Amino acid sequence: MSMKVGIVGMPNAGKSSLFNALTKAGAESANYPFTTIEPNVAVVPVHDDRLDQLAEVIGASEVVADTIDFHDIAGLVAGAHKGEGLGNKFLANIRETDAIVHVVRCHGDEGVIHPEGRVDPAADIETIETELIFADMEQAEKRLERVVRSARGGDKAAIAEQRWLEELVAGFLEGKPARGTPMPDDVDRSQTIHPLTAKPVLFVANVDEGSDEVPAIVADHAAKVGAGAVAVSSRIEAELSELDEEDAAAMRDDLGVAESGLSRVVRGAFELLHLLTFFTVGSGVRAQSWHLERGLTAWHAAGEIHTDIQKGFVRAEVVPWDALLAAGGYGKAREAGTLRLEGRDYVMQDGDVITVKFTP
Ligand SMILES: Nc1nc2c(ncn2[C@@H]2O[C@H](COP(=O)(O)OP(=O)(O)O)[C@@H](O)[C@H]2O)c(=O)[nH]1
Ligand SMILES: [Mg+2]
Repeated sequence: MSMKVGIVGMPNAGKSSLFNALTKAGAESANYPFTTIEPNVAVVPVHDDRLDQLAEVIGASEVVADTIDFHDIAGLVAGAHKGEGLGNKFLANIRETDAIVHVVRCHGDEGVIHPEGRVDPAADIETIETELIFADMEQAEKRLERVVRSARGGDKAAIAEQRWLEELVAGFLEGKPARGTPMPDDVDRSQTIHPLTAKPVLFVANVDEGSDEVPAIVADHAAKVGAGAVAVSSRIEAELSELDEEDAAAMRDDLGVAESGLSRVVRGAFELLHLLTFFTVGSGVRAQSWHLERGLTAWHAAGEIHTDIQKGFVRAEVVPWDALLAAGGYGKAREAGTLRLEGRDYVMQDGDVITVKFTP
């Protein structure tokens, strides 16, 4: 399953500029695995040097990188939780994502109007976070009313849930996101709420061109709420994405804009979920990277590749990517003993290269 990231922020923060740059990055990747894109979804490859090295050494026919779906979620404004400005629809869009990229205007370009008439990153962050917290608060209180009744009847899961919800609400009142109050194991995940502010966040400081440092005010806030932070100039990235490689490199040189701006956003978003990466690669066939939740097995990995492969799972051949690279091929890796046979319960490790044997 593709990882979904929602881009949020104040009007004019630079969300669409960032989104456009990401869209180009996706469209230009050599082996674009998708044919249809929704207008507000950018499918962006997560570059992984290990995949390129494997593909070359094994002689793969093509390279297909794992992707992230970035959703441009416009319209999150003060009052959204009350349904203002289509607010509820936007909150619903955020609900469907795995993680949030929060774009914060930090550049001082007076040509760009700020909705509140001032450039104040801390206040902007607070406006957006307050909306999300309000939305969570409403849900938590509603849920609490029901849970209290079951808890009175002595239901163990309900008692645990009530305690958790009360702790959440107390935190919300102090402006604390749900991230700091994780759901205890004895709460029934399938029944309860999933707060927006529990989602991992990457702050993207939209800085003046030529700067690539996250302003202290954003960095400090990110650290305080357990979020990541990167700096990028959205407009420059959008402009650069329109140029061919050579012109873009020259313009980056002129402006002193680091190559890694956009890839820092993609990498940063990917790392939010602490996923592991595994690979499939063969001579004359496609080399591909995939992601998986940590702690999951070879059988789950097979399911990522194809449901038929999972259904017919017999066994897996697994080798760490660097061992395969060092051996220079599967035959040598087998001789060296680094290529192992594993069953369906094998717990996948980051960097594993897997070949699933299955009965069709
Ligand atoms: N100077 C400058 N302008 C920017 C930057 N990023 C976005 N803008 C401009 O700000 C305006 C709003 O940007 P947009 O991406 O549409 O913001 P959105 O409302 O968050 O989607 C546009 O005119 C952009 O060209 C930036 O990094 N520097
Ligand atoms: Mg926009």
